[in-house]
Amino acid sequence: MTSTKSKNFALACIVLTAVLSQPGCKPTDLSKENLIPKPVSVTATGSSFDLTDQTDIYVQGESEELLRIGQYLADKLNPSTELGLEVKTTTEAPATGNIFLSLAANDAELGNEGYELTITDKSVNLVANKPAGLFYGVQTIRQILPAKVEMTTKQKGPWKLATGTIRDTPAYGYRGSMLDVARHFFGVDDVKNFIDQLAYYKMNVLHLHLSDDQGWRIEIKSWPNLTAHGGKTEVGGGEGGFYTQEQYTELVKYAQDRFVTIIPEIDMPGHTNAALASYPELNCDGKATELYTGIEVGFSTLCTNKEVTYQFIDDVIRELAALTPGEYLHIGGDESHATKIEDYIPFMNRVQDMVIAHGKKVLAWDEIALATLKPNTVVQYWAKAENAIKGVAQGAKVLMAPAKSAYLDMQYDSTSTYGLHWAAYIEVDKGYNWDPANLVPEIKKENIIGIEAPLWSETVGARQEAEYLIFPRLLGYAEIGWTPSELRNWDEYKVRLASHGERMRMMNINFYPSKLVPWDGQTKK
Ligand code: TNX
Repeated sequence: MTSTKSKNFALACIVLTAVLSQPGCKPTDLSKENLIPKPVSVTATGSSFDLTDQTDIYVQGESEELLRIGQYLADKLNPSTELGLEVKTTTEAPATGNIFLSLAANDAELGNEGYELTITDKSVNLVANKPAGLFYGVQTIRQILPAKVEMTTKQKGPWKLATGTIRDTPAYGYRGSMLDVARHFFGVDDVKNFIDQLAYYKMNVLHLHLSDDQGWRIEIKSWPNLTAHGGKTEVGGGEGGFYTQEQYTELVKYAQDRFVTIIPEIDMPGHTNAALASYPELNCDGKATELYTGIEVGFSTLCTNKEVTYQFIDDVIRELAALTPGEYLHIGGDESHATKIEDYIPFMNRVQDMVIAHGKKVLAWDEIALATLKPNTVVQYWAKAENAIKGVAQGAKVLMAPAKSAYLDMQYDSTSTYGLHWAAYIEVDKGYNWDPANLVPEIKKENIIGIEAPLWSETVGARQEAEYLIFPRLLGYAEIGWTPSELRNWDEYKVRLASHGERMRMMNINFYPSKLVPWDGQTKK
């Protein structure tokens, strides 16, 4: 399309939008696209590329992984566009009118997850150093297309992409969320759905909180009663549930295919009532506890001076490590109020060694910094800055998940239907307006591996309830993890976020329609 034609098209859109309020017109200014997370650099060239029934997706070479990424894009675009995009391999750039994915970047600035997307009126060219970069470029392509592309039924075109170049790479390597499947159990399909949502916003870690007082959610073959008994119920006395190792492996694979690493957490020595109820020998008095369905914390502890406790933990860690391709196992360590500090410290020291012996690195809540941190142990800052600072002083890296800013289970305000508020009320602006590298003076960017937004599930048991707390705040956390802080600004962000209201609706996401965001008419309630 010539630039005059494209200007005419743009003009026609403005007129049509004004007169008929016609949706479907897309701006041809790439720099005005409402991308979340905001890319590092966008250069617009003022024209547009048309996706048509002649368009196909070409990937370079015969790589299985590239074919999979190409197919992922085709599977996202075909149901709504019905353009029948096919995935093909090629050794050189394809003919005009196609999308081309290749690993030809050889561009140090882009790192392992960055990409460069060049859209002209003739082609869409996505290059990266690594497959992960192509996957994130694919998410950008989805977001440049009209929101209705996310529907799973046929929608009316045109399907235009504004032209220009995006160069983009994340600020932090760890961009995660956590799902507490222990307080309320969430099934395989809910977790897969969440993984898809994380991927859309370029997040790459899902931390699963697999055990707590109320439930044990992962099958451990050498200790079968953990799930047979300890998985039976949940907060409020509902049915509970657990993942078999086969189901868990399926989740890990599903996540891996979307460049999301699952980090499993077994919380200890506190938050262990489900295990203590399942095996009497884990208790100091040798008596099993009752299953628990309330929401108190800090009352349970493994018996730290019994050898069987360490046999138990070694079995659990061994089985879990074998199911985990990622480098970290999370061992909890939080709120062990029923464990004496003189028992807690040697316990955490010994369990770290066990994790290392099974070939993994340790991640744990910030209290672990009271113990002696082993090489590569990462401290997850949630409550006490002084703990995280102790971690840094021991040479550890920090994962930023401050409850006051990043807890997805905190209510938005006092009228919120779900959530708690012990740490703070976190409105959408407050969730967005902070910088991990500037929160605690002693914790600098180089000490931080990234950010995580945890969803504790005491008050939410169904997908829609969880989504109400997760969205739209998750988008802000995704942007904090990806976009350099100097490019972030609430007043500009809230406009981009508003346009994602329509996208979230199209994706059937139940989000909180915060009054602070200038949503379009349909979203305002
Ligand atoms: C504190 S955060 C906890 C969790 C609760 C959460 C509720 C953390 C490491 N421990 O056990 O679910 O508060 O917001």
